[in-house]
Amino acid sequence: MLVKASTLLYLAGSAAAHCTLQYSIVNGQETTSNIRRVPNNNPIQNVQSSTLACNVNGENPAGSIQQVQAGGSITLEWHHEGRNTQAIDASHKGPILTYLAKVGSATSERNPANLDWFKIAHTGLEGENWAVDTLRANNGKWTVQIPSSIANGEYLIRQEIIALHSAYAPGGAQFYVGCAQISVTGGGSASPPTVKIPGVYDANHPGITISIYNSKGDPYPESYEIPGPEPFQ
Ligand SMILES: [Cu+2]
Repeated sequence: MLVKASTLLYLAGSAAAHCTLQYSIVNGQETTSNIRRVPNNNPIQNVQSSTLACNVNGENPAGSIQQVQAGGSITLEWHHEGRNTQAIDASHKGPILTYLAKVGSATSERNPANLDWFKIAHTGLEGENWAVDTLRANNGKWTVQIPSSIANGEYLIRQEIIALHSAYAPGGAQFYVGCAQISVTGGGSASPPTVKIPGVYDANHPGITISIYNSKGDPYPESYEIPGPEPFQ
């Protein structure tokens, strides 16, 4: 049987390269008990799958809720396995995006694919630096600001790393998704425009189906268009 060398490399390298959301940190207080648990560190590749919302088993609530001040920040931390492992393999270059969805009760919400999500942050390619390069340099930590004007109450926060190393054909981009349960205090009355997840992405979007390698073989295209809406802040 003929198997392409690139396929073999991919199979050999993939399991060690992947990651899951593992810690949620606010004002130096870290927890794992507000994070919806996933069974493994495999990516999602079908942008229409209900698992794109909060990953496999994402409909199962976690036990706790972490409090965050509106206008304050939260750090989510990603690793291949534990803290002594890398964030994600260096080959897995791409953007990092963060969304929120308001829920009645974060510890009982069981249908994340039906929620109304709004994006609060995204970072793609800046010069020759992908968001994933920064995530790796920060030992898996990615910090975002909670908008100061959103309403008080409970939310799911959804962070997403899109690895683009195999994204040259539709279905090749790898979505690493994690959801955590938070409660926002000190907010306002804004109601940001929302999207559905799945639904927000088209597999053919130029930020999802893209060959990131330029003519010199470097993984830094001239420009990169991050998929989904503009962040609300
Ligand atoms: Cu991978």
